Amino acid sequence: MQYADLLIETHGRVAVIRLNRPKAMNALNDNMMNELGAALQQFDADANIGCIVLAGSEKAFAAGADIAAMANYTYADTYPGNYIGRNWEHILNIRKPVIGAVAGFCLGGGCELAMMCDFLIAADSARFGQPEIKVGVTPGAGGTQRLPRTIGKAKAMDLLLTARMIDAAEAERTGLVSRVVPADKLMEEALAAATVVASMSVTVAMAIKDSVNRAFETTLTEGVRYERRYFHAAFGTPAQKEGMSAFLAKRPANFDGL
Ligand code: CO8
Repeated sequence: MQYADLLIETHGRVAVIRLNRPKAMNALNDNMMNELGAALQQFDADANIGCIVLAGSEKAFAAGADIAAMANYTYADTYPGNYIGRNWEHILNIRKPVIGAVAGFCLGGGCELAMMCDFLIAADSARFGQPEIKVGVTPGAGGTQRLPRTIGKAKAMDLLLTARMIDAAEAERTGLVSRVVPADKLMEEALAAATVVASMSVTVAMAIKDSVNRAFETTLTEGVRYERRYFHAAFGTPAQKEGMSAFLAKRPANFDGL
């Protein structure tokens, strides 16, 4: 499939989707979000893919929703018209792991999209922020919800109310990103991490992802109960037989296709 606003590559069992509107700092517009949903769904359904990397460019992961496209929207466009929002959350239905690889600006809707990835690897050039207040709107895709759950209320309020950006080191300290790497190594490191994930059982990876996400939606007791069901169910999978017999035989496990 051809995409106007995305670049797509595959490396073995890893798919790489790059946001690609270089003239607008990868500002997220309707077409790009439609394409992103389609590409994610395509790779989620592809048995040859075990992990997806979502990246932008060296300058910007994404500098937010496209301000030029929405500047003249009215309430009728946004609420009943649903012009912005209807195609923003396809990523939340992707069952395979999605790693965000962030360099440069990751702002507003870009930061919200990044927070919908399973974990983030940041270049040391990355800058994160929720500057919507500066353009007279609130965040609309989880900035006021996922950010405080991720970095705590004080930091989240600071970013949301002052519109200040944090650098990659502060993002790592606050738990927004899992690792920071030199900018020129970002894609190499993201691919290496994704290749490790893709070498595991996709069935088990999906179960872990689903179980971790459940932690944000339920009580601890219910979450542990949910996890226990997956743990028990794992004993019905070929991955458990392969993983445990490989360990006992002192050989590497081969989860290909499991
Ligand atoms: N939308 C549209 N165009 C943009 C955006 C954007 N968000 N960000 C940058 N651009 C464009 C600029 O207009 C400029 O275009 P041109 O060359 O044609 O003038 C080009 O990208 C380069 O940008 P700058 O010249 O401004 O580059 P600088 O290096 O000086 O600054 C910044 C880079 C700091 C990233 C600056 O461009 C900036 O502040 N951008 C806007 C950031 C922002 O406010 N983001 C939040 C937008 S609102 C939002 O995201 C709401 C999300 C809600 C989602 C809800 C879904 C349901």
